[in-house]
Amino acid sequence: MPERNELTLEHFMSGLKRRNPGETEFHQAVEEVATYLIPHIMKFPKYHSAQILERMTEPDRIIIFRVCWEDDQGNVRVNRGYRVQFNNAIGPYKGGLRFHPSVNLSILKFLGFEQIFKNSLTTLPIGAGKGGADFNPKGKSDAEVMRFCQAFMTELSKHIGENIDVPAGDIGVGAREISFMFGQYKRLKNEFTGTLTGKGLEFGGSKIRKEATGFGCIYFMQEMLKHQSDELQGKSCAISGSGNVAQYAALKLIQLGAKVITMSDSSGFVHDPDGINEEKLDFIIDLKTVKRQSLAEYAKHYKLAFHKDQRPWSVPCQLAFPCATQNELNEQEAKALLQKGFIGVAEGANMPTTIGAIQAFQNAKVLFAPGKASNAGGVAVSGLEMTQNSIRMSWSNEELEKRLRDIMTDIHQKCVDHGSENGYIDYVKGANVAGFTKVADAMLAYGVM
Ligand code: NDP
Ligand code: 2IT
Repeated sequence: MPERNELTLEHFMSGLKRRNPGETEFHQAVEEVATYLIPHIMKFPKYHSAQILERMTEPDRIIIFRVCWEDDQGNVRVNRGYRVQFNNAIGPYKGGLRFHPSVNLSILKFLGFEQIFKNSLTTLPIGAGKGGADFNPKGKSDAEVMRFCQAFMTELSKHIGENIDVPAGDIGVGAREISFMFGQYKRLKNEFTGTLTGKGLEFGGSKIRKEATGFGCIYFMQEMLKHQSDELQGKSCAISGSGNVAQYAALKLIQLGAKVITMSDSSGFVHDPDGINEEKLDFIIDLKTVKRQSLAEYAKHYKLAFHKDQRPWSVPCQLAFPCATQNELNEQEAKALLQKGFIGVAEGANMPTTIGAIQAFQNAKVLFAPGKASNAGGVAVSGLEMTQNSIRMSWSNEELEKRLRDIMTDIHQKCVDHGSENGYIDYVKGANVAGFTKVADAMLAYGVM
């Protein structure tokens, strides 16, 4: 191999930005990873000479397609569908589908890239992908969502399969959408295989999958606290979001004796100083997943203030769990959180914290868990769903909860092993370095491709 010049973050990022112009979320996700990986790669000439980071930041392939469907009035609607098959070095492409009007290539590439490291951290044999569409499920009837999902799957089905690429849910894609898409896949292919995860329990879904991301995130926080001889019991917690991840993060916090004082959605946040209990959370779950209404209705029902168009980070708390979307916690908000008594953050969402905010938390030496570690429970149970489908078995709640717990504990330990520096654990470094090695070594073993 020829000698290569020293790799610098600046040089690497300027090349990446030139090749991927305007993809700001993708740049951000890569920069966060490259900041830690470049010094690591420079210590191992085998990675550097094989151009491993350049290869890892280039998706294997990107599929973009037209999705045409008819609304209830008979109007023809056109959306854009995507699947970014990022890396299958250690298993079939695996990652969620997002349906949201903001979906674009930059967002899906950042999500697919992060998925490489997250999926590797789970220790399961799953590669990385992400997809979705700029379709907005809000305000659509079930029949419209069904027609959209069927049209979307008609094209996507040509590119996925249980050993090729196994999509799942993400923002705007829950049990209803997965069911429509699985039904259409089964019809088109005339086969019953585990090509999607997050399925209904009647047709190959795994127990605990619905709860897995939120529960896993809280287990991760529990491990971080335990590591510094602390516990969740009695802690005041701010959650953002009120979708799948936020709901089950809230439930686990309540079960473990913590106090959930905020939740939010795209219309604003509620502050419930008495704490959201299980009964109130049931109301929220019904409101968001069945009635599909704004959280303002929760505030109205329980006579609480609703902070329209605001995020919850101004509310004093000890622990914060951003569980809605990317870049929803900025540096100014981090500084507001960092007042007396603040202990730490575990990301339930993907990249919810900006780079400036991460630095603010780390400078203050509070706990900070990046999503690729703390939200890996969802994809981990998806991986277990794939295993159950392939052996045509379904494991019990207890079995799956135990596996989920063990995986989150193991990811925490890997972060400690790779991220400890002068008594502070840099979980971002730990997750990036620990997630990298398995994928990089597999890619090296395959030779140049
Ligand atoms: P849901 O669609 O179930 O919920 C999303 C929540 O975030 C809703 O409360 C939604 O509000 C809010 N939200 C979405 N977009 C925005 C926005 N642009 N601004 C403000 N609020 C917004 O999605 P999930 O709970 O599944 O996903 C949440 C996050 O967790 C995402 O970052 C996702 O990538 C990540 N994640 C999800 C996993 C999973 O298994 N589902 C696994 C790992 C990570 P509203 O209801 O008003 O739209
Ligand atoms: O971001 C994620 O890890 C997910 N949306 C879940 C992916 C999956 O395949 O379960």
